[in-house]
Amino acid sequence: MKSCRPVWMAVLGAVLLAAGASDAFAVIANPSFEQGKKKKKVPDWDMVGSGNALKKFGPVVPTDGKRQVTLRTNQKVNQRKKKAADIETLEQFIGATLSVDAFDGSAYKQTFFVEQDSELSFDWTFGNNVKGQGGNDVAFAVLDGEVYIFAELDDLVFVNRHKKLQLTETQTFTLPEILEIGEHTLSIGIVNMGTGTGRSVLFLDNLILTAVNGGGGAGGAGGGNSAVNPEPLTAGLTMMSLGAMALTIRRRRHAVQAQ
Ligand SMILES: [Ca+2]
Ligand SMILES: [Ca+2]
Repeated sequence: MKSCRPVWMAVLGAVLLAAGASDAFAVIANPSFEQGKKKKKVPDWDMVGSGNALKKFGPVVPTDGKRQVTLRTNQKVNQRKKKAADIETLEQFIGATLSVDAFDGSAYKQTFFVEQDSELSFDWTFGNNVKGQGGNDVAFAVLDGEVYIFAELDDLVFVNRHKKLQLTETQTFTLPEILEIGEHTLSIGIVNMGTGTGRSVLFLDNLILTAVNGGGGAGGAGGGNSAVNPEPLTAGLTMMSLGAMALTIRRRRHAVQAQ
């Protein structure tokens, strides 16, 4: 049961959202990668290594809208063209140690403000060109320094093939941790394992924040970012939580009226 949420955080989040604030203090920006263009930087996301936005790749089609993004490992160790980041650079970027014997990789990262306790999910597809010889390449998410590995090549079932890549079905990963009200940093990436050979590609789309433990919206500013299913208020909510919610609503109204 939750209690004693920091009231100032709820108020700050509501005020910033109502004011149209973006960057570090917003819900996830460009959550479905619809703003990206092929071979250009994907707006609102930082990246190290190799990756880009694209429409479809053979059987891998966006699960939301018209675009998705990729992240790639190198084809060979120290490959120069479309180079992935070395592991030191990658770990510094994601703010965590992966604890795997990796050579190189790529990742996207964004810092955002969650207005209400929420679940986070996204859709992924894994591609690889040399199963069994190129190492047990791994795909991961990092939330606030905590690493979650959601795909290991050796465990994957490949059902499609396109342009020399074998491809999994598109699947949804939901972080096992609830994102509480406040600022969070999320990275999603892929690393090259084993001998550092063999190319792996991760396709991503459709990040969704879903509010839990009460009504209201977790997203709202990002289009496709707020699949909210409010649950009824329960007796478990403390008076402080109710007070914070009332204050949040009042502040939001004032902010809207002031525009
Ligand atoms: Ca999309
Ligand atoms: Ca590999």
